Amino acid sequence: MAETAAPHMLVDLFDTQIMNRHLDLWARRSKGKTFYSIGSSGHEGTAAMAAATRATDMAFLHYRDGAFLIQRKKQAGGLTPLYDMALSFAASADDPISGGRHKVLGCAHTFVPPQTSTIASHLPKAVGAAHSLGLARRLQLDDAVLPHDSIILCSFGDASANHSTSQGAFNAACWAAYQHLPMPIVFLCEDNGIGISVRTPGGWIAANFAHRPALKYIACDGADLNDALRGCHEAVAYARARRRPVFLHMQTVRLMGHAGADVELSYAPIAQIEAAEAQDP
Ligand SMILES: Cc1ncc(C[n+]2csc(CCOP(=O)(O)OP(=O)(O)O)c2C)c(N)n1
Ligand SMILES: [Mg+2]
Repeated sequence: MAETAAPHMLVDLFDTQIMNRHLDLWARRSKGKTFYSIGSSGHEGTAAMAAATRATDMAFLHYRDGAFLIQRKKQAGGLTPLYDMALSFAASADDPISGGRHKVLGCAHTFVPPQTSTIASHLPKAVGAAHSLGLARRLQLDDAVLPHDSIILCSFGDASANHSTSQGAFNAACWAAYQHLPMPIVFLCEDNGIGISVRTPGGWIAANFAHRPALKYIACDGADLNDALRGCHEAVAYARARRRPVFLHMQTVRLMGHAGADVELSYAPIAQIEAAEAQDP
């Protein structure tokens, strides 16, 4: 049983989760104002990862990490996460992170490089960033942009983990850590059991990642804020202190389909959709 976080922290995170949900609902309902509306509903447990990391822990995000970004920007203060994301959903030229290219998650002030939905493309970049932290420390670069005890966060979905680009990144991280090179990275796998319309086989992610060389494996439940906080804090503390890679396997659900244009009923039985809704975080 997970320890209970401070009430004010839980209320703050719940507030973020609700903000994320309303943003998704707004994006789906404002026909003609927003475009490609891939949502973050069901993945709101990622708010816990924002609480467990610092704004200087560079974050390469999965496209369902709206709640993470809202929470990180809230913590930084003086930023306008909902307004900025609304600009992005509407492909506005005023969107501060992409200038209206696409629905992009990112924030220059809090070290979130702009990320679109090209799955797995960010994993090698994240591993490179984690490697650079070790190099900066070794070269004693006093003017390094990121503090020497930073970690890198890299999140992605269960299906994305199978992509050859992801597999290359995991292998590079393990290869480095196996020979004791610093590799302070948390791989956050948001496992909702599906990739568009294709089910991930039950137990596949744990079977694939629980026993990789030099990769610490931790599991947590994204529908339970206390357990999500426990898992995120454990993963971040390990990567920060040991300078070694961690695979954090977070259970999530995908709500409201893959994206705005997706009709889930065309490939999923109603019982499966209802079962996901019953696990709404
Ligand atoms: C390089 C690339 N190949 C294929 C796609 C099409 N695509 C978009 S999402 C997706 C599946 C992702 O599933 P998962 O990683 O489980 O994330 P989820 O949507 O379930 O959160 C695919 C194949 C893409 N966006 N980018
Ligand atoms: Mg998935």
